[in-house]
Amino acid sequence: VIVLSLPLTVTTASGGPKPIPLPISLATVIPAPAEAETETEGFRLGPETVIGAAGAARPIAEQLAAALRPATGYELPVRSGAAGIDLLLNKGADQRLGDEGYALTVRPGGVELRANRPAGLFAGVQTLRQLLPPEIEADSVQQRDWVLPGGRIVDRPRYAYRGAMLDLARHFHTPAEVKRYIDQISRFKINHLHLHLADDQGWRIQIDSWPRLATVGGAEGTGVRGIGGGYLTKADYRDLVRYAAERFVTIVPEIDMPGHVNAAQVAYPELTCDGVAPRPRIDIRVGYSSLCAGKEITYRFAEDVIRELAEMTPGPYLHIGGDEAHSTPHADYLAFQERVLPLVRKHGKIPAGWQEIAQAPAARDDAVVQYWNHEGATAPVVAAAGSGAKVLLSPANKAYLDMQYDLLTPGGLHWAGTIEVRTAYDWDPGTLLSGVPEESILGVEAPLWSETLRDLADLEFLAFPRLVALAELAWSPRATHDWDSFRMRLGAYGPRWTRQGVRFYSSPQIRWS
Ligand code: TNX
Repeated sequence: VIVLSLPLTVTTASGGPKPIPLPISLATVIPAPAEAETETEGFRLGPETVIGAAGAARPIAEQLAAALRPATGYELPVRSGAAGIDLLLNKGADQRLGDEGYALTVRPGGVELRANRPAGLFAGVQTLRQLLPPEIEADSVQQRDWVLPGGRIVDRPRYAYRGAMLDLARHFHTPAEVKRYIDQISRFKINHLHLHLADDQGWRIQIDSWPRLATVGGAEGTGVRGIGGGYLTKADYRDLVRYAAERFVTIVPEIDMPGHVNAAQVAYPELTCDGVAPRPRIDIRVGYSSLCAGKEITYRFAEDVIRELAEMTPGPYLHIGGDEAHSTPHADYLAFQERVLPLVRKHGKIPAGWQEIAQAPAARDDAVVQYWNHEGATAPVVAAAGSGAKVLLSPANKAYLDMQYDLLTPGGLHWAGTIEVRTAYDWDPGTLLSGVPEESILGVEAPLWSETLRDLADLEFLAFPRLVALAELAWSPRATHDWDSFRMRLGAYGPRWTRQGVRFYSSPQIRWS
């Protein structure tokens, strides 16, 4: 039985209706769990509570304890053996849960979180954190009761790939900012972060065999409108990969080719067809730069970059862009992809690219084709899916976090329309592309292009709350899809962001508590 209370309203002195906060229960979690049964009696956390975990469950139990200690002020020691809150890895796999699912039971006598794999325990911990009142997000001791509502959840994701993308090229974001974004997205069970590391304006990753890419392409002033600059050293990148992995997020690096390469050509003019250095660009036009498909140095460059990126990327995917190559002749585009897609496989990675790569026969088989165009042009995507490619859904008019909420909200663009929270939520990844069967859908990714961003506040305003709508589409079974339920649960999450200092957009579509 899923018990979801309807929103109650009272009339305030000022006459306007004021929502009474939705009582926290196992049915108020976002993304919505696959199955939730609520019970009246919950578990009270106290100064004597112990967290039990052994082996691979231990680091996740430590993360849980670290999350709960500041606001509760409790010691919450982690021990092996039965305790008050137990994190358990199943000996024999529980078929229902897969690799990322979990089962959570909350009773007055204790809490049990079970999963087949550590990723499932991590997902369960994110659920558990939402079951405590918003004050749990405080960084100092709060005097109050800490009760986890009773009941049982059995949960697992709809899609294996639940992604966010951050564009570090148009505006560089520091490793600390990227880490904060990882903290936020992993709360909603997003498990991939795609980093767009190079574009016309800037190049944001150290490549030893072509050092000027980062030193010239990442110099101060290489952001849009000349604002900012910077790049990740290899040490920074490896540290981000490790930080993300601790939160069960896989980094997917992207170097965009054969278009979007002006910054690389400024650093190495031999990468143009005529060998003449182009001028640095800090405007936001697209489609004017191209690598030269007829020159051998193009493929040496591509392979060096792919090899060095693959070496420091433990995740399975390497994204080679491929979008908007408007100044690459079509035959050259195909010739380029026929050589470069196999290079990704040669270095042990599954190639991913924007939907344009679907035109290349080499994108069939195992490639990941990222759909972004809301205006059709899907035939090559359907064909690629029919011959083994997987499709990642980022329809620009639903999933682009850089579209404005409406024409009056600050930041963002609107070439694909405006996207209020409901627009981001109201679609079904399973049926968006007719002709692409559900089994070919790898998942959903929410890209955040950074043309209009300057700092973390700008980024958070565009990402939240819409990112949560997309996370729910990617995680929750279709049967749970319900706007009224979603908007109530989202409204109840607002105070958590406020506590964390996340500068989210307080959409008028949501009743924020
Ligand atoms: C299109 S859609 C782009 C990016 C821009 C973005 C801005 C796609 C694959 N490429 O180059 O940053 O629009 O919304």
